[in-house]
Amino acid sequence: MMYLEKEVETMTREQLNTLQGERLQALVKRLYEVPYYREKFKEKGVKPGDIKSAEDIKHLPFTTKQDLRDTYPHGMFAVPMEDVVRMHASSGTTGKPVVVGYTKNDINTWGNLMARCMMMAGLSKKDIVQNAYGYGLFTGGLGVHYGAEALGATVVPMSGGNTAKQLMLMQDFGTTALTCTPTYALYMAEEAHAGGVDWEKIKLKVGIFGAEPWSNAMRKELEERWNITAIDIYGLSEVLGPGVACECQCQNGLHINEDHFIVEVIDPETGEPLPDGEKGELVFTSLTKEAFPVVRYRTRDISVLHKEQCQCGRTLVRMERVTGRTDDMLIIRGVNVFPSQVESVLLEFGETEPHYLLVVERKGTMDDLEIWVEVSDSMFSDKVRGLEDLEKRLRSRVLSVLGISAKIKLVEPKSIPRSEGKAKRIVDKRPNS
Ligand code: DLL
Repeated sequence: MMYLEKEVETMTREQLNTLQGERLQALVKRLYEVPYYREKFKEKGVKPGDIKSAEDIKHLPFTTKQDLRDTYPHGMFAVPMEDVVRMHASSGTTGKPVVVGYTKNDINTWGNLMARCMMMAGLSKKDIVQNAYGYGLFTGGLGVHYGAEALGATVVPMSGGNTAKQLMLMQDFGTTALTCTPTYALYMAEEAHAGGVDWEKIKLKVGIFGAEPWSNAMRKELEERWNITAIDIYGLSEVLGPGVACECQCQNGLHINEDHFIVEVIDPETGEPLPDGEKGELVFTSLTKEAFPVVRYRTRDISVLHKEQCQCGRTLVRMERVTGRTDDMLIIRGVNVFPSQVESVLLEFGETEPHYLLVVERKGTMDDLEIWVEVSDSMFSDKVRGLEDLEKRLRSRVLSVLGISAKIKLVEPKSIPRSEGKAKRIVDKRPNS
């Protein structure tokens, strides 16, 4: 097994606790000098002296997306603007984006953490990384780019889109690693299989996919279609960008880079911390970031933590794959549904394409869920009765697995829009949504 920084990646819990405690104390001391934070800490009645260990984090106030909106664009930056060398932003669904900044040191730390992740995924300086995450304000493109360079790999800065060219260069350059959203990886695979690539020339070994929820079933699908190992990478702009956590080759949860982040899982309703092994909302505190540190940032992402040592030898805590965000969760007649659960059902069912859309409407006082699913060419030209039968069987499968009755609408091949970045899975037509 290869590590970029073996010492930290395999630290004992005690060592890690000590390191986190020291870094947390230094962070709080530093933030107490920033007017925004001093005010917030005072409101909660905490002084730097109250933070003596990593456990004392529970005395600190939470930060929410609303706090970032209220201080748009740089009210929460902790250094003068002249020390900020880069800004990124995440596109909110409505209104102004969330804006984050990085100092020179932050950029180095980020590159280093991304290199660590790529090494976990099995890459080295010998790899040719085709980076199809979008370049720009989105953190995916540049985050992966700097990481690949820090690792010493060869990076092909494709950005998202231009699929024919992606496939051409993938063959000509002998790309060994593909980085993009799982949705785009699926779209590219579809185009590759539709003709246009000489599979002899495809040298891909690993895909590092993230930026949106995807199921384990989708992982298998991508691994088969590309003949690769598909690795899950997680992160968010507010906390860093990609590189907060990544799977190793054991593919058994994502290692969180705990020397730079303290992670907690809380009950999203009450805000109370939950014990390891329980499912809840991920909360991150960045320990080393200079320009835009975050204190107990509520991600709205749902996961579970496991502290046992991984087979790879790493002791860094593992988070289970994020199945969805609290704000992506649909409540259909009282039942909680995440798009990724529907995805698993469809893929395990195996008779449709893995392209789907959840359409929610209010009929009278009831919420109505329709699942649009694409079928293959051959299926679509099949007899109507065959399709009706498929609809019926899928409907009963969804009912038995998810516990909700949904209408299944089989749609023509290629009729659900493909995405080159993050997929849009939900069309919510309910009033006020
Ligand atoms: O998506 C950063 C990133 C880029 C991660 C490239 C991985 C690869 P944002 O645009 O701020 O940042 O979106 C962050 O995306 O809170 C999650 O809801 C979701 N997300 C990110 N990675 C995963 C993943 C980037 N592996 C939001 N699984 C997060 C599930 C993910 N959801």
